[in-house]
Amino acid sequence: MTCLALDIGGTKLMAALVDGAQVIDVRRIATDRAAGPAAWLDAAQALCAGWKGRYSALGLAVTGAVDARGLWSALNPETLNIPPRTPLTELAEARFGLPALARNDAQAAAWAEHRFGAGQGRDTVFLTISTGLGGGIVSGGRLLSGRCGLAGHFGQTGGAGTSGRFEDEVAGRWLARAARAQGRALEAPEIFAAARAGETWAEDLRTCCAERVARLCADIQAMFDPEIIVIGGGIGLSENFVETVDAHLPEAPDLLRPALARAGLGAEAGVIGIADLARSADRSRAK
Ligand code: BMX
Repeated sequence: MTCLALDIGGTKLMAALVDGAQVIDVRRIATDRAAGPAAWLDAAQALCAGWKGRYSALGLAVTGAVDARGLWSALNPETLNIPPRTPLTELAEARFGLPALARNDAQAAAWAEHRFGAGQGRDTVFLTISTGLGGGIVSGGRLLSGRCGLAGHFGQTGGAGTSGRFEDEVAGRWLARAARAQGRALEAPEIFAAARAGETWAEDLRTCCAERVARLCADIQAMFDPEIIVIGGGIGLSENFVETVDAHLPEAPDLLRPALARAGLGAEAGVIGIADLARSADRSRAK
C-alpha cells in the first residue's frame, strides 16, 4: 500500500510517496516559517497535486509534539512557531480526504530506523542532531509517544551537564552562536568543514558538541537501556561524528556503555517511519 507522507520541519517541507522502506517520489520546498499551519498544509497539498490516486494512506511527521488526538504544539518556537494545540490531523484530513496519522518527526524516524534501518528489530533510541535536537524511543517493538506526544524530546531536557535546554547548548543554533562569539559568522556545516581542515577553534567546538552528546547517550542508556542508540540529522551524520561521540563516552562499567550507530535512512527516515505507522493504523481501522 502506497502512503502519502508529509514532513513539516523548521526549514523544509517534504512530500513523499512511500511504499515499505522505498521512497518512490519526493518533493521539497522551504518552510514559510511565518505562514502558519493552514498555509503549510496548503503548500504540501500543492506540492503533491499531481499524485492523486497514487496513495491510499496519509501520514504526517512534524517538528513539535503531537498528542494522541492529533493536536500539535511547538516545544521550542525557535524551531517552528506552531500555535498550541493546532488540530493537525483534522486539518490534514479535510484537505486530503483520508484518515491521517501524525507523529513527531524524530519519533517517526526512530520507528523507521527500528523497522528498516540501523536499529532493525532492536530496542532503539534515535537522536537527530541538526539545528535543534530531537529523538524517539522504540521499546519492546512499540514506539513510545507519552501523555502529550513528548517521549524522546531529549533536546528539551536540562540534561548532560548543560545548564539550560539541552538543544540550545549542543546543536546547530549553539554551534553558530559559539562561532559568532569568536567573531566568525558561520553555520554548523562550515564549522565542521573548518574542523576537518584542522582549524583548532572549529575542532574544539565539534569536540565539545560530541562530548555533550556522549554524556546524553550515557544518560539515555541508564534510563531506557536500549540495544542501540542511532544518531542522525545533519550534525549526527557528518563525517566521523558518531566515532567521536563514541570516543568521548564517559568511563563506565560495560553494562552502562551504549552501543552507537550512524542512522541508516538519512533525511528520509521521518517519511518512511510515518508511512509505516499510517499503514498499520489503516490496517487496524479495517479490522
Ligand atoms: C525541537 C522540537 C522537536 C523536534 C526537534 C527537531 C519544536 C517545534 N520542535 O526540539 O519536536 O523534533 O526540534 O526538529 O518544538 P527539526 O525540524 O529540526 O527536525
